[in-house]
Amino acid sequence: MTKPLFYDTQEHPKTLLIAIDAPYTKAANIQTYFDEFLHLVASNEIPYEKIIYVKLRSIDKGHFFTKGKLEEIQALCESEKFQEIIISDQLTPLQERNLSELLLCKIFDRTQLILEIFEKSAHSAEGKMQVAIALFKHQKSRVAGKGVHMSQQSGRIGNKGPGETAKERELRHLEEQVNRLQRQLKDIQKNRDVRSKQRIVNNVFQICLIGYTNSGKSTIINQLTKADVLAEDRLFATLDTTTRELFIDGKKKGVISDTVGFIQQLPHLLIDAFKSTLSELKHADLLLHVVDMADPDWENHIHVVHDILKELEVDKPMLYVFNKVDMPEELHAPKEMREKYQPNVVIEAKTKEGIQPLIDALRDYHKE
Ligand SMILES: Nc1nc2c(ncn2[C@@H]2O[C@H](COP(=O)(O)OP(=O)(O)OP(=O)(O)O)[C@@H](O)[C@H]2O)c(=O)[nH]1
Ligand SMILES: [Mg+2]
Repeated sequence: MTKPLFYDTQEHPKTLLIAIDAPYTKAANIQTYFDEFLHLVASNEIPYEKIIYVKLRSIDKGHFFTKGKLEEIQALCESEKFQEIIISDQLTPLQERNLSELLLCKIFDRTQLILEIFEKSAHSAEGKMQVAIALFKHQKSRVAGKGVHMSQQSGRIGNKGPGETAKERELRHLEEQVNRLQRQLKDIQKNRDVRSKQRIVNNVFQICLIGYTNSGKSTIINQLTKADVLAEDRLFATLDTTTRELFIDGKKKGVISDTVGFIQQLPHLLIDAFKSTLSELKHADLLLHVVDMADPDWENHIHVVHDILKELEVDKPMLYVFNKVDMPEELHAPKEMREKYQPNVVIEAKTKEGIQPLIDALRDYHKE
């Protein structure tokens, strides 16, 4: 597999985190966006020495940071001898390279942070293949932008043609890896489609749990079935789809699936790679859209999920499941604000009694 992007705890490089408040950041409250960044870092178990918060009014094409900010960061890196910088936002290959050359540090951006968590969380063959495709594509975008030293022609035997440069060779190699994995993934996808179509023929009611990462999807499937999916306070704890039979009052209602969660600024190559797993959503009769009401940014999270569903061309009946009402932060989502999202149920997935409103709603729910 690919090399880990980060080091282990024993010998980790001196790391600086830079949390960005950019003109395009959509979080209702910037602090929640910063908290999410720290949660991504913690989910990856990356130790760091310092975090700085930077507000940007505009983004520089070449270096991401505008001149003044860049000079401040450069001075900080020189005085505190940082070796690695993790930035809360996405960088272009050019920005990443320029920053790394100027600041003499390894630079990691949001995409790499998320890719790294995905790599750690993928357990099934399908999950691993999807992540590997995304990683190769990411690498490809970085190689494609490389400069002259990679473009020098190499006359070594065994190359495709005498004119092929080291850069072209690396790109061709990555392209071949992606194609190979995509072929293998297609076979898995075929099996998944056959199973899904079989359920349609048999008129099985299909429910899919969707929602922002960490909203409580896996906790819900565990409560409703004997799924035993890992549920923890970690972003992207679940990558692999789990489908289980759902019984209500001892009667079979249908099947329910738990799948990967969404996040704002989800790297596009991950959406592409996960289209295979997420294809389950296209066959669903009902989507349970789980929302973490303890998160002050819950409404923005709902919009993020809607946008990604739109991109996946999934338009299905939806029941909003407002979760974690036991948390004091529940005040973030007062009743009149929730009412906009219909139909909905309000639950506390952690306890058997707390999940009852969802069970009642599902008992009464029939295919349209
Ligand atoms: N207080 C409280 N915590 C909850 C509730 N439901 C879930 N949690 C916690 O929220 C965290 C995330 O729950 P998961 O079920 O793993 O969330 P998920 O949506 O599957 O998350 P990913 O798979 O990472 O996308 C866990 O620590 C759960 O114990 C609830 O009703 N109340
Ligand atoms: Mg989960």
